[in-house]
Amino acid sequence: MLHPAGPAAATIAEIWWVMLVGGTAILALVLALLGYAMLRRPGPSETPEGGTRLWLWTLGLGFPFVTLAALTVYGLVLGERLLPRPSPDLVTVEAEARQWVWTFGYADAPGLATQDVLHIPAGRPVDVRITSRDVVHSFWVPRLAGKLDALPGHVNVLRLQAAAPGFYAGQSAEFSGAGYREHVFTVQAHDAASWTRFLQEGPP
Ligand SMILES: [Cu+2]
Repeated sequence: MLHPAGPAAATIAEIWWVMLVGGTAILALVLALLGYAMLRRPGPSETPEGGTRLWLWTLGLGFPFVTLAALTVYGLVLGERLLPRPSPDLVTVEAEARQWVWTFGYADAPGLATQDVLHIPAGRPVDVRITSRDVVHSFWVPRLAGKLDALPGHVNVLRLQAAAPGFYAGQSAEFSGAGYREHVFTVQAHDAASWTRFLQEGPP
């Protein structure tokens, strides 16, 4: 997940790092304030009301409001990038889960199906139409995109893209019965010539 190999996964990794750095900075600030509060001695003329404006209104309410609002806007803007928008070079594939197999179909080659290896072209956006034949599974290729549930009787669409040809590990990312640990698959991203050959001749 932190070693992204495509634009969707890179967006998710970026959000993860921003959250980690921001969360760590805020934790450090809170711990520093806590330490300061425990170490300092109040002056004789100080009243509890004296710090209301700074501690309650500014740091207690203003700071979390501004921080959470900024994170919400940031998350929404980046989340937009992950949506399956129309694209001229879009490729559509089908992914159907069942205990413990993934079956993949290809809109560009009707009748062609593969098991546990999803073939895609590198450098092109791919919409994966995810569904399940039995229980709820979850489709996840950490280096290429986020995860999305595979639901019986329903199709969820996940946009992913591999920047370069290669093999990418995938797995069913939630408990779906004893044996789900073995519910793994591979994504093979092809260059253009190899992708055309795959569509015509099937897997090598
Ligand atoms: Cu599963």
